[in-house]
Amino acid sequence: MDWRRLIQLLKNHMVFLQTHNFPDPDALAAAYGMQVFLKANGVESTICYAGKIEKNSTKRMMDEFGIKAVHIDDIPRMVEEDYIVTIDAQKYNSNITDFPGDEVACIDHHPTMIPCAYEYSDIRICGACCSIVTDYFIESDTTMDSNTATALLYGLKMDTDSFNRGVTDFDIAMFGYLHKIADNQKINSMYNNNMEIEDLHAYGEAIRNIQIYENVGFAKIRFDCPDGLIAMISDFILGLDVVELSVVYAMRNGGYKFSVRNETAMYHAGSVTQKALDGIGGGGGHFSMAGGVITKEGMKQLGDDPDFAIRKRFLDAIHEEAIIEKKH
Ligand SMILES: [Mn+2]
Repeated sequence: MDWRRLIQLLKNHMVFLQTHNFPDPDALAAAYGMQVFLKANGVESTICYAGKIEKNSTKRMMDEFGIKAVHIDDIPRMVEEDYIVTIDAQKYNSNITDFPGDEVACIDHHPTMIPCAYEYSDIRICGACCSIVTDYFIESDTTMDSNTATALLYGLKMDTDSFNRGVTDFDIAMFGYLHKIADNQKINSMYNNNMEIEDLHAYGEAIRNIQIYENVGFAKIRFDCPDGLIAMISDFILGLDVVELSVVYAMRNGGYKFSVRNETAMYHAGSVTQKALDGIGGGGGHFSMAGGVITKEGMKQLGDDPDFAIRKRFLDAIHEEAIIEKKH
């Protein structure tokens, strides 16, 4: 990370901080933190996104912290000369729309799927994008106010499922910094009020439809629901004592949207998902968490019993992984 270079690059340009298309608390808080950091260093910016803010709790969070994010439709004008910094997302990924501006920089904590030559790139594999943004304040000695610290800590807590998922020593170090400045009571009360009634319907579906094969739990939801919710349900299914890898999928656009979680050292959730969905959609991700889709076209290849075909594809991919693992 070279914060001076980032400031230098962005200075005297129209700057947009773009999150992925269905911004979650980590994306929004990280974008907000970056906006505060840039402003303190003489760079004005606008947070923007395409798609939709899906959860009421995310909308409440934005009100609570005064985060202003503008939908692309409400941006009067964006031209090719404008600069874009992608936050919690990377150019060319399917979850981020290509806006007219120039993606000159990227700040993200996800593995790179399709490389892109940014002028400035800070991609670190850690629990939350909020951790990376926090580091900018520390390194540059920029004072952080309590509201910003609270927002960043909330994003960090949400994206790591309360420090249980994908968390690294770096996240913990950043937590130590934020904790001293943040309003921890506010975080706890926000964190404990995330569940919405509609969420329970999706949980109900998944619980009714759960099938367990060996150590793998499969659950289907027969309606569309937000990515974040599918991920939460996948975490929930992983909590079952007999389940070590969970595959939760919900209907979307005539196909399915997947969230996969792994708690073993034997498999890699990203490569299992990639293999299982190869040729009928696509997928990938981290060691412990992954996502993917089956397209409407891909569904045609699954035959009369798509759920059976999906289970078989995942179990085959897992067995293949386990064999490769043994050979090493
Ligand atoms: Mn994130």
